[in-house]
Amino acid sequence: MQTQELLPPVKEALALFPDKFSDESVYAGPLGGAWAPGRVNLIGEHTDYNGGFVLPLAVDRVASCGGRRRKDQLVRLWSTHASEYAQFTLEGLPQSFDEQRQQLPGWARYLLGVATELVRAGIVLQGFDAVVAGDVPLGGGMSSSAALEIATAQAFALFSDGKFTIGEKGTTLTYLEVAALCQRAEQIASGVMCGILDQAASVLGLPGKAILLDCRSMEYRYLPFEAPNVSVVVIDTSVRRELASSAYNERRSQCEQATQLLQKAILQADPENSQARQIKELRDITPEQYAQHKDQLPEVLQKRAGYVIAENKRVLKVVELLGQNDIEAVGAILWQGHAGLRDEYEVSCDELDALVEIAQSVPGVLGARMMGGGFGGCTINLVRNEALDALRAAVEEQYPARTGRQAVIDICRAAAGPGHTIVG
Ligand code: GAF
Repeated sequence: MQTQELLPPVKEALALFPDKFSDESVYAGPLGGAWAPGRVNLIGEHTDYNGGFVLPLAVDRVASCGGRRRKDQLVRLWSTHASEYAQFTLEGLPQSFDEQRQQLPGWARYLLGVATELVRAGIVLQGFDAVVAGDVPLGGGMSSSAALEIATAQAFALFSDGKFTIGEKGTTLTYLEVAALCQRAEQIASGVMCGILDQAASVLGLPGKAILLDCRSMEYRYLPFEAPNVSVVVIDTSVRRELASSAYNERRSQCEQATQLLQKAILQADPENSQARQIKELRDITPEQYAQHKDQLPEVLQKRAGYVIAENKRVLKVVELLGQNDIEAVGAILWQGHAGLRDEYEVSCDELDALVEIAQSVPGVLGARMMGGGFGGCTINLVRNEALDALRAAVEEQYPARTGRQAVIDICRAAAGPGHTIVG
């Protein structure tokens, strides 16, 4: 691959490398870059850890590591975002994970998490030095951390001198195995018990395609997503809240409690119901069963389960509508998804609600909703191209007045999954 074809964060990381790491004597290989995309999620929020469906697209924003293989077991990093170095050793992993994690800044913990999980999977790793760069908004609900994790796994493969490969069948790890491994890396690095949505979207990305993923079976299929007159607009609230991690884990455990209580209620009403014995996750509970037995749940669990069960249906409805090319009707479902996240799942916030309400007031915005874990981050908006300027003007005028903040508006396209290259 030619350098001029490389994505800007890959070029940036490669170009900065000689400035940040200058001791030639430690290297055992040429300069190379690895990268992986962030994602948007059209619909299917908080369904992944309930065994449900999601419908993401990988986007044209990536995290990237540009560097060289070392002769030893050190991993030394420079982050362009944090403007700082960090380093860890592969020696002693996975046992040394906890102790090393404590010493690292937040961004470097993801790389250590990936190294730890690769070692746990029996892969022999080689150290490297790398510049870490990226243009996925950090912590903004577009999976900047998953992109970094997948890029890290790619970097370890790139710097392994062919001993460890990632790809389709016949490689050391398949893309989906890497996604699952990076999901565990995210969990141990951040303490957030995330689902598989973000990592799977990053590895499975294809230009012009949305990915329908069954998060239980891990079966997936691609849907064309190329409405030429409609843009996917991501608007960042500029809000990041610490609370997001603990609230995420709390939602996850509420879903587990709701599942158990609903299963118990269904079996009490019908002890012979063999389907009910198989219930493991909210995915297994039908909307009819929910409607019949929800009164057995405390109110908060009713809301959580009601949202997830409805959201799973919304994903399948959007798939049907995309098949009919009815993008207008897809937009209407996005508004419904936001209402559920705000009122039932209770993971929105004033700033996200403000952005969705502003979008709703602009003719030509087909739908919008908060995206990702919640409590800040971005909204996703489906917008007719002729309405883009009006949306921008409305957000620029109303959002600061309502929230005291500036929003960042960006247009994304469905793009390819991870990659790597040697440049010399
Ligand atoms: C975060 C998590 F990492 C995903 O697994 C998913 O649950 C998402 O929130 C909500 O849909 O991005």
